[in-house]
Amino acid sequence: AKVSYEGFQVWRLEVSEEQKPAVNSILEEHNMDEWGEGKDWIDVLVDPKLRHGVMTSLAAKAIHSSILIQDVQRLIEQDFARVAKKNKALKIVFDDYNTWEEIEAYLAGLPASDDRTSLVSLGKTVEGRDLWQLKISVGAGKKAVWIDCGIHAREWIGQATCLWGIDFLLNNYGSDAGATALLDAYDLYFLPVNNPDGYAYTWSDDRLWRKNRASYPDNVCAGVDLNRNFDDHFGGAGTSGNSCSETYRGPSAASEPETQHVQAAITALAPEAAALFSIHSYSQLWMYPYGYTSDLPPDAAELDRVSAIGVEALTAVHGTPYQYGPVSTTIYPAASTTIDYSYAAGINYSFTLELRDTGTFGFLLPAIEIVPTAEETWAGLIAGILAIP
Ligand code: VAL
Repeated sequence: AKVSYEGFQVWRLEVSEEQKPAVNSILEEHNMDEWGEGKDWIDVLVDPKLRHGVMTSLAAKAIHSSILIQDVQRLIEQDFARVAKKNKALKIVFDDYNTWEEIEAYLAGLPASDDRTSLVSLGKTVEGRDLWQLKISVGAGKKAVWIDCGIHAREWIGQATCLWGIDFLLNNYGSDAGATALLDAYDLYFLPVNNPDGYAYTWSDDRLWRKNRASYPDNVCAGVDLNRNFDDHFGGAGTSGNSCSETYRGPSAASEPETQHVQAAITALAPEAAALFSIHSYSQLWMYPYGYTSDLPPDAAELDRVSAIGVEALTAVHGTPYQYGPVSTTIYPAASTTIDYSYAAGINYSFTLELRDTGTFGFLLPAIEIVPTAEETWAGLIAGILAIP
């Protein structure tokens, strides 16, 4: 049976920077699932069993909160009910969410039907799925751009935005100015489902699963947060040693096969890679290193310049506001992430985006928002990449 979120709500806590340490310790003490964070707010999933205790603790600290999502289970059921009705038999669609099997079948079929594409497995996951990487290239001798989506399983708009982008570039090269300029200048390396075990698990068992599916005999809970497992400042800020935490870093740096394969591929591509984008949701943010420290990286001014160009092009499409800046001060400190690793590996233009929305639906973004989200994100990505000298 699927995990039920009956009675669960998402709350937005109004928290100043000064109050954050106290609030974070309340959330950690109850092992609560933080959904998002901004300068003066934290979104958190509230278990009905904890509601009273959490309310009391927050009231004692004079923290104001409001309900962002009234009925989490209802949103989850609406999504699954709609998808079940489609009965699409392994047919990929770009305006709705797709299962792992549908995505894998689509990727596997592409190289035979389109000679601009090639597919490799970077290696196997904990449960033996392939980390498929799709390369799009219209000619030899180009620099590379890496785009990965879905390292956090439940952030479904990410995987959907990667897939939409693949379809968009293949169908519009030669007709759309942006798609053409991008592929004339760069080979694109897509990892559309960066955490396949987790993604399959969000469909089969638990829609809100974030981590991979590792299980260690000594651990109480399953899963490692792959975006805290990279071999860069391992064990640093914003990582947890508690296996039941959503930000559990794992037993050691790059302990997870998924991390090992992705690190090896990033390192191998780094000499020819102009940029790397790691796509998440939600909060509408465009960020650059570092996550592990609030110190600025050597390229901060240049990364800020490219971010501004990307965000301006993104917002121009549907008016969606974005903020930009370094990870640690724009969302929260987070060590051992993909982009701190890729930046250290020499990919100077390393970015991570948090796509729509700002909490109205959070991870449960309705399918109707997939196409507009992908349109604006790709306008931003293309403008940002083309701004790289
Ligand atoms: N929000 C992401 C995470 O929690 C990144 C961007 C820090 O892993």
